[in-house]
Amino acid sequence: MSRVTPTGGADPSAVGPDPWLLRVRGAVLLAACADALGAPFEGLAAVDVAAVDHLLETPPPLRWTDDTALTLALAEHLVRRGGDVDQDELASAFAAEWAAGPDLGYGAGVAAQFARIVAGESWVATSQEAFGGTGSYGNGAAMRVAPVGLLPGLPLAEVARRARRSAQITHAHPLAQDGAVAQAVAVAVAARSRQDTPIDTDLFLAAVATRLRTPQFRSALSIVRVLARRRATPGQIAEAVGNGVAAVESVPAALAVFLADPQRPHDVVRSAIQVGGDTDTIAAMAAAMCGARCGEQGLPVLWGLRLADTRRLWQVSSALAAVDSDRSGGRRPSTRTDQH
Ligand code: F2R
Ligand code: MG
Ligand code: MG
Repeated sequence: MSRVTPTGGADPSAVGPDPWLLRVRGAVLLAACADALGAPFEGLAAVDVAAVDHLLETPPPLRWTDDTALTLALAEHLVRRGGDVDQDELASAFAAEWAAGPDLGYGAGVAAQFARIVAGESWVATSQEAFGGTGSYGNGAAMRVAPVGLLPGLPLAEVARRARRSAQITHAHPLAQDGAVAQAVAVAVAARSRQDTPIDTDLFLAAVATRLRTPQFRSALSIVRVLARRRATPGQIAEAVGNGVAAVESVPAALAVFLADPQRPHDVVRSAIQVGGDTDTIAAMAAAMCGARCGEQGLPVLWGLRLADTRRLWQVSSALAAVDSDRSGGRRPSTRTDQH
């Protein structure tokens, strides 16, 4: 609400930030920090807690990886298209993002797909032909999808539909697509959650599960439900659902970490890295959920200061929060009520 100045005009400095913008910034910035913090541990089966704590608290710059690069590409695409997913245009945007920085730790399969798209091939062929025709079941479509869940006012069914369309470009495997749907819907529900009310784990997971197509992914979510209720440790989470690059392992792992302690961004990122395995990606996905719930105000100050290459992150957050989803099937959200 604006305040009236002594001269009778509205004082723009007294206008509080848009609550949705704070949620979007929280998700985008915390996920980028988590990607960078998790990257040095990626691929380690067991992570040394002291080494994690050292990295969380020391000054070196935080440099993000492919997870954030493709998140930016997707977010900028959504802004350009008013929230819609144009698969041909998005395929070109992903491939151009890869070509501009191919050394950011991309998966070998997806990098080969992007090289073929840059050379003029259709994403329809490159996606379906990956891994001998089974398509990628990696978590690359899930790790980049958070912006779909941050579109203002989009109904959850539409969040799921657009997430799946964004995934199909590189990940033809149904489990990878379910991973993207699960992550996008989880971010959307977290962004609509009341900050002063605990998350109802059952309702949260039901909102996610109902949009999935594979029994295997739904059964992984039923394990997440048990893990979240028990506030499982990172080791227990890795043991129960896995921590690998497959979407059906790493997305449930991120959900379990977030739901075990959804109020504390620092601890969510720390726990996600301790899960081991695909640490940058599990941390980035859990952080996107947590940042969407807690908002920019939850971002640890030191991480915000250390984060490198922030200009695109800030710009796209503002633009994403201002997308007029009404034009593409949404309505302005309320951040004051739960919308499971
Ligand atoms: N690629 C990595 N990390 C590897 C090491 C990086 C190192 N730190 C460095 O700097 O070089 N991380 C990134 O990749 C993951 C996302 O992967 P995405 O985008 O899904 O790629 P891809 O290539 O499609 O799949 C990844 C791997 O999964 C296995 N795989 C997938 N589908 C398969 C199938 N149908 N059959 C057999 N294997 C399949 C393969 O091993 C793929 O290489 C994120 O972790 C991101 O951070
Ligand atoms: Mg990465
Ligand atoms: Mg990774």
